[in-house]
Amino acid sequence: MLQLNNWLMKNTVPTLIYKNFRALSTTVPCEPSKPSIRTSVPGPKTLQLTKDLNSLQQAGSVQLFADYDKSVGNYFVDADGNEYLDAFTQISSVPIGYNHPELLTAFEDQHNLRALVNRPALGVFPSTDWPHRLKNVLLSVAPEGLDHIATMMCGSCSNENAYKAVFMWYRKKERGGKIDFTPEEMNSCMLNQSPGSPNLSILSFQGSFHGRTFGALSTTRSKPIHKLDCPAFDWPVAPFPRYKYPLEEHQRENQEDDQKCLEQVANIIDEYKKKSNPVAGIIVEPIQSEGGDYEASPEFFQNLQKICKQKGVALIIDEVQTGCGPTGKMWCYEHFNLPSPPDVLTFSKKMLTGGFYFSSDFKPAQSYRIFNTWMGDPGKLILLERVLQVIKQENLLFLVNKSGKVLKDGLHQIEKEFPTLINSVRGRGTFLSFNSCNTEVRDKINNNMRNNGVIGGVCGEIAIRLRPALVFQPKHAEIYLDTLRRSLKEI
Ligand code: PSZ
Repeated sequence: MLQLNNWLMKNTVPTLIYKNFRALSTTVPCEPSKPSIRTSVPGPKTLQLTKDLNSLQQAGSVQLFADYDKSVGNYFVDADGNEYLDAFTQISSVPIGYNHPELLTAFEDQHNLRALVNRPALGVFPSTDWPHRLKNVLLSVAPEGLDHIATMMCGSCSNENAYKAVFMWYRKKERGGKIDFTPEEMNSCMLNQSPGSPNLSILSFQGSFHGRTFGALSTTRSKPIHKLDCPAFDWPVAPFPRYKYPLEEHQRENQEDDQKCLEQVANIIDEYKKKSNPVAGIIVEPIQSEGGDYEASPEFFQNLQKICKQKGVALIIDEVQTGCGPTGKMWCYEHFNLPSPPDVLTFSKKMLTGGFYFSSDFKPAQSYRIFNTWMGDPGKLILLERVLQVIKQENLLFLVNKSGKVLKDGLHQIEKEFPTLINSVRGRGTFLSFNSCNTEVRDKINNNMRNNGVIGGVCGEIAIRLRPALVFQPKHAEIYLDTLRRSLKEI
């Protein structure tokens, strides 16, 4: 720990340590060997900082203040010096752990540093290497068949702009491929009226989370608190499967659940067409995350895509939380064996930049239609390039599957030991979760875990979810499982 701290403080990397690190595939140097909690949680410094912050803004959501100088790899260090194993990683947004040497050195290169300092309005004055960077970095992991890219700032605005691209695509189809607008369209849009501002909708699913900006918020269906007091579009919502576990014992019921939900999707599309508010696109998470970690079968997604194609509706897959490896594949939808790619795929979080992939059909004919000042940040692409290299060089998707198996097997064992407290273990890779018997017990388990040195996440009403970094190893999985067992015994 000391060695790395000195090294972090100097913020320069002695070549020797750096080389040693590269040779230590999938290990993060100088991580603590286990969590260490020295104060009550939250500790006195954290409580004071929370008070300070709360005098400036609503700080009720803050769980801990971090010491990012000391946090390393899978370990998060708080303001009071407590060291936690982090199985939540900033709501699933830390791809390769804290202070990874590859990232700390990214801006030692003067060209990279200048890209960071001279932040461009990317839609107007991109740097000379921007097309090359997009190709080399983002398109190197593009979903097969989606060879266009828009970069954005966050998950919400990625979805928001994806919806716009879908509406523009839909209207172009309605115009028979014509790209010009009528004077009536141009005048009416300035009054927020049809036909310039047409009645079109995006269908989303019960329990889904797609963000908090206005358009995205109309498709978010996870909790009232996100939506209250904000005007919303008249956009439809369809049921999403709610499987029973273990899956092997409930195949018939779960298949029926798929069927019922899909029938509703098809009916809603017809109904909204009849009421002159046609569905232009459907947005879906490959695993519903904030809403409670609800999964659906590959067959569900294959049939959903079939319905989209039959009805002329675009399929948007929201991989903001599932993307960049945590399910054991780069993109979670790759588990579904879709016969053709989705129409649009959105990302953010572990990808460090927001954005969306799309096919040429979804490229607007005119400029400035999908646009904002920053349109992302080249600095984030410099970091992402290194993240993707580390994922490849250290075979981190393999590690995700390996650690994921240790975790899932262990969770299955623990649900047998504590059947009245937890159930319904599920998920892919290390993107795993389980339910508790009720919200109160769920929150107690999560709290006990934190007091015992493991940061985890909750979602929906009764679920606890795991969202570790891609460098989470089997030894970390064992610590997670031991801590869970201990925390359950304390209930
Ligand atoms: O409470 C919140 O606002 C949270 S907690 C976690 C998220 C949001 N996740 C963000 C998210 C997501 O999980 C999916 C599937 N789609 C879109 C978003 C929105 O991304 P951001 O937060 O970057 O705008």
